[in-house]
Amino acid sequence: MMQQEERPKATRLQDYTPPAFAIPELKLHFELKESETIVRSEMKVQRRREGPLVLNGEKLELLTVSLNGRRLAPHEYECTSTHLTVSEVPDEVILVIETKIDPSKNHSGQGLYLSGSVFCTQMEAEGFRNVTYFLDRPDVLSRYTTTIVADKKRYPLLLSNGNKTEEGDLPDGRHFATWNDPFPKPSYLFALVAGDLAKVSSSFTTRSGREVALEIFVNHRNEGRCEHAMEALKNSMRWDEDAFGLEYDLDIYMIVAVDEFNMGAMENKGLNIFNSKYVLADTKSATDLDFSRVETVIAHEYFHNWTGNRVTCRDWFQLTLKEGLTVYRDQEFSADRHSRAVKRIEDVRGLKSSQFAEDAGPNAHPIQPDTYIEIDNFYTATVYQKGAEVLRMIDTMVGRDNFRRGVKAYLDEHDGGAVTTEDFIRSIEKACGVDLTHFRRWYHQSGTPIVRVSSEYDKEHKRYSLTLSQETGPTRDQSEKLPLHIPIVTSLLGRDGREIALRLEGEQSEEREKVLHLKESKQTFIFEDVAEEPVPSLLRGFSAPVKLETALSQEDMIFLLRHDTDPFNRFEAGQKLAVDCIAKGMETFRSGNTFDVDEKLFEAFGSILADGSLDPSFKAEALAIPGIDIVTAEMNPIDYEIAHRARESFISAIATKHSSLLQRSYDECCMELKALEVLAPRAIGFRKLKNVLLSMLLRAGGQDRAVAQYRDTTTMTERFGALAALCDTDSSEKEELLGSFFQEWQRDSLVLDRWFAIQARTPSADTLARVQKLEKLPEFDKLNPNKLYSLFLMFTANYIVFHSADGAGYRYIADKVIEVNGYNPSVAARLAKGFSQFKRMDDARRTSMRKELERILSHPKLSPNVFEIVSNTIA
Ligand code: HT7
Ligand code: ZN
Repeated sequence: MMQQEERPKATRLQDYTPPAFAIPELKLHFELKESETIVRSEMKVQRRREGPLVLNGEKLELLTVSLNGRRLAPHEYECTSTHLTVSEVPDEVILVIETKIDPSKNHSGQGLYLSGSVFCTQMEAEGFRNVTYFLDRPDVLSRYTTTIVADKKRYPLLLSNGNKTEEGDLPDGRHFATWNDPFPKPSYLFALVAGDLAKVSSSFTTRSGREVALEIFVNHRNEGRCEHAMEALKNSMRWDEDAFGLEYDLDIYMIVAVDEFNMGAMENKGLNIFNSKYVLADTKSATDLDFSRVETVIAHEYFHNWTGNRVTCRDWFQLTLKEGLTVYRDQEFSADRHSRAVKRIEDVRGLKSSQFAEDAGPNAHPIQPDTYIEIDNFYTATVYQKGAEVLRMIDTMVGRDNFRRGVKAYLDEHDGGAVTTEDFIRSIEKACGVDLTHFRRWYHQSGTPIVRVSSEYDKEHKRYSLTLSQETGPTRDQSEKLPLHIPIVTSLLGRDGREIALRLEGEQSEEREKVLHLKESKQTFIFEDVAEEPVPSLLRGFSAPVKLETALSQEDMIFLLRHDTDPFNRFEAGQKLAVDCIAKGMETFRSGNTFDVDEKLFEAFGSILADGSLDPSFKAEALAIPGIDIVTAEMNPIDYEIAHRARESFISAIATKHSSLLQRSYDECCMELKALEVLAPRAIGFRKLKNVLLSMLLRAGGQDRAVAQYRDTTTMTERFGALAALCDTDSSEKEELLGSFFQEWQRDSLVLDRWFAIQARTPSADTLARVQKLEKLPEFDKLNPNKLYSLFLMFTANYIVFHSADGAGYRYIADKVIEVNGYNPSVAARLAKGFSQFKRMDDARRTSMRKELERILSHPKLSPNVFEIVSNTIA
């Protein structure tokens, strides 16, 4: 294992100091060659404080350093593997540095690299230091002028940020282009692309009448798959003007899709670089979910132009300032465009399965962490999703319009700045007239609070009291927790299902829905003039990222499932009923008994199934049975096998009981779909419902139906839905269909990713052997992060096989972590997070996991990325 002194050093928020130098102007010159690229950087450097000039730079070959035209001798600077230090620097100087890099050997997805035959960049968070020596930190903002020189045949397209100011031919078949970005920006927003790509063009007229050219660049065969992305971009531009009064600021907005990309996309100023899976979509090859994700990611990156680019982060501890806010904005965009209720259900489902799990595991951290080893590891569900929830709570407390005005005021106040979450909160306090003193704790405290509820009805005085208490358990990073300010949106429902007028003791106003501000460890809220004992509908719309524990009876939960006027809570009641029933099933299995589903629960699910007035998309959500992660969220130690058995029995029981209703509903979906346009919102809803129904029907022997759905459909949503559902069964046709799907799509890398993924997540005994076979296929390119995620990461989410008792799953993934660590540490660290349930496994599994974690830690060339994740896990 690594010795103490070899451990990578942590960066701490408390050590932040402003930069000693500013670099207001930067001229970059790239002579691009695959294995030998020369970068010339000309910086205007201005002193702000005493001290040497210490520039970041890693994996660079330093060629020359000059100050004001004078080449420095080696003794005039010091160059280490991470820094270049020049001690004697005048207060204002032109510094020129030449470096050499080898993009062909860079498979880290960071810095300048080749995706296929396209040069592209990923600078966030600290990739610029792999290109040249610089103050690679977000609070150093510069005006960039970038000249790119490359072979004209192989790289006809030369792109960078801003506007193209010059281009022309050069000797030896080369050409050049110069780009100028008028907006000062930090190095993480720099981008460069060179390659041979097809261009899809359109334009957008801003509300002030400016014409903006919109250009999407993709591989030549993919021009026909960009329409949806282009529409999404225009819708995002329009929405930001309408919702926040924010207009785009350059004359051109470019998006480049590349196949090799570690994350979803990158918001580089005026030149977004995207993972192609978030750009390309047509109904033949993409599912409805793919369409929706394309729209979300396009919107997200566009919204960063203001929240992130025009106003950026002072340091990386402030990451949620731009990411939480931009996620909040993309969620609002989708909610305004589609069903707000369904969007909320989808977002909360994601939050609970990824962020709640993170907060309960070895990598728990607040949305604003105060220490990290590798910032790449902090692009997390906590910083993004919980960060957005924290803002949503402010929105709930101050009102949506008021909050949107507050965000605009923050942007106006800090335009062109690199700021902190504290600056943001202050702007909101001022603009929205709210005191967030107590609320700030959400930024600094990790863990998911549990809110417990008890109630009492005083019939004589018609008073109903709700006692709410909160507790946040210790997390790996923090043992002591303080009470948070938690807004609990509440209604009280009468037995007729209607919302009762609410009047809190000592207050005059009467509302149907009220925000209860829980700030202490325990508080009682007393409602007056309550004529009958109500059923409380609490945490409506999931108004805070907490776990709610009510003492409601099964009858009350069924009442909420049928009658709650808040769609989120209606959905949530169904989920809780299912989780409780599955938990009971686990108990009965443990005691050797057979598992029965309550008749009332059957009826309740039947009533949702039969309700023709429900939006099909909502119905699909309400009928989808909670996943294993949700079912086991509170289990310690986790027994995935028994949870899986109980969940399967629960679904089979419902499917058998309601088989004719399920079949009828399925046939209705097919009928409805015949009459609808393929991309109409209701058609999307019916396809989602159809797939949920199909996977239930399969439990009651509906294999022919699944095979027919696979064969007869024209949409990928239905075809893939059928294939995925069949994959989870022992169907005799499964292999044949997997084979024919491969034959049809083997040349489409994005479609194949999905094909790999469904096989990796199949809970059957032969899955590990299958995955080992799949990784040997020529179509499985291990340098492509999408492939690594679709096979290996998906396998870690295969709770049954990854956690198999013989430890083979752990051994296999540990091998992969070590292998991928050698060329892409960022992706390797993500794979290593697969071990995060270490502490909650039984003794035998913990022992085999520990062996593998220690094996990873003892690897001689372990990256800081993997070290941080694995050492937290095992600590
Ligand atoms: N802001 C972008 C972050 C990102 C990134 C971070 C680390 C390593 C690779 C990366 N690619 C993109 C993405 C976003 O939130 O918009
Ligand atoms: Zn983002």
